[in-house]
Amino acid sequence: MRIEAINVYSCLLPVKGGTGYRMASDNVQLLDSTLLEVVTDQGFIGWGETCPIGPVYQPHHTLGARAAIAEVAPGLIGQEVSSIRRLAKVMDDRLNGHGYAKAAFDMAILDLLGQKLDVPVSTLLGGALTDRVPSYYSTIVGTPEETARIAADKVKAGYPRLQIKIGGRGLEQDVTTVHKVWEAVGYKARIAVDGNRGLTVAAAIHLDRLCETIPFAFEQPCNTMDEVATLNGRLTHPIYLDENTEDLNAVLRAISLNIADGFGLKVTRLGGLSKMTIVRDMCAIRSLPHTCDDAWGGDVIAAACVHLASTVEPRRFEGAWIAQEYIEGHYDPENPIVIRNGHIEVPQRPGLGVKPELGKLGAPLATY
Ligand code: 0XW
Ligand code: MG
Repeated sequence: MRIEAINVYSCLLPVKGGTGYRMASDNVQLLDSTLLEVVTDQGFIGWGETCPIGPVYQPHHTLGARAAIAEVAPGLIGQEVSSIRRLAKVMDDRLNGHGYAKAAFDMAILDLLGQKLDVPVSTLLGGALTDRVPSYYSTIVGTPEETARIAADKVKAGYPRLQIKIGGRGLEQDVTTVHKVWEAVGYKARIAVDGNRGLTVAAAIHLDRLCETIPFAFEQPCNTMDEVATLNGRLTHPIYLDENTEDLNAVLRAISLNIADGFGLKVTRLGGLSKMTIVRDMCAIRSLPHTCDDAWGGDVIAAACVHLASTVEPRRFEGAWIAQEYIEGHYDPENPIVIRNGHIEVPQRPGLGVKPELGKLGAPLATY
């Protein structure tokens, strides 16, 4: 089976509700996702997606993804799809780095292989351990009262885990938020407190002390891995890295330096599902918990996260975050990826199991 054509689409995914998705590092209102349609000579069509959450969250952005796709795509035309490792080399020979753009191709090729072999993508990733994965609810930076109210509601809705956003404001607000959420929720859900790189080392140490008796994972408190490394041995809470895990080497470095107790992982940031299986297995060696997320995106990215999530040992799995709670509708209304009772069913159809409705995407931005 050979690649005959590649179409690139834009799909606007606005944040619903009007206030935006507010993190310490940025407040985003509208995300412009990039979808890839990979057409083969055998009539199979594979889909991939990459959708950075704005240009500030991590060193990725929409136009960067599209420029990288323009470098890579012409080299894939005419290529046989059976060896994803060889296709990865074809991409690397045309462009150094830019894993978040190559990730969309990796997803689309796995979608194609799954359809051709008549198996879901989870099978190609090593095999599912479950047919339903837990998700988690991520709040935005808000007042302590409002955040606690949302936290309690989401626990009632069935979420087994909450991620509470803090940072980019005074310490008192952050500390009060964590206490109020704990009072509202207690042991009913596991809690992560996500600073999204917004705290100084000093503020992280203060927050840790002032919330000492509350069990939570402290996610990406400071900007760089070096800052986070200085917290080693000085905190009572476990530290999870998210934004700093920019590639496989960053994960390997964090594990070997013993500076991370777990990870918030993004499929596209790490270069795609194939690369994520390596990270999954590195984490398994050290019994490290992690999520399977992406920064934003629609049903294709959501399906990718869920397939991978189903292959992670459940006792170490921290949940699959998808953007559904913050976006309106689905571009695959027939087989959407949905959260029910805080959990997501793993698609059993061949490939990723989702197909964007072309009418929702408009004309291609580019065709190769
Ligand atoms: C909760 N997320 C997975 C969604 C947004 O991209 C932010 C991110 C995080 O954990 O930082
Ligand atoms: Mg995070």
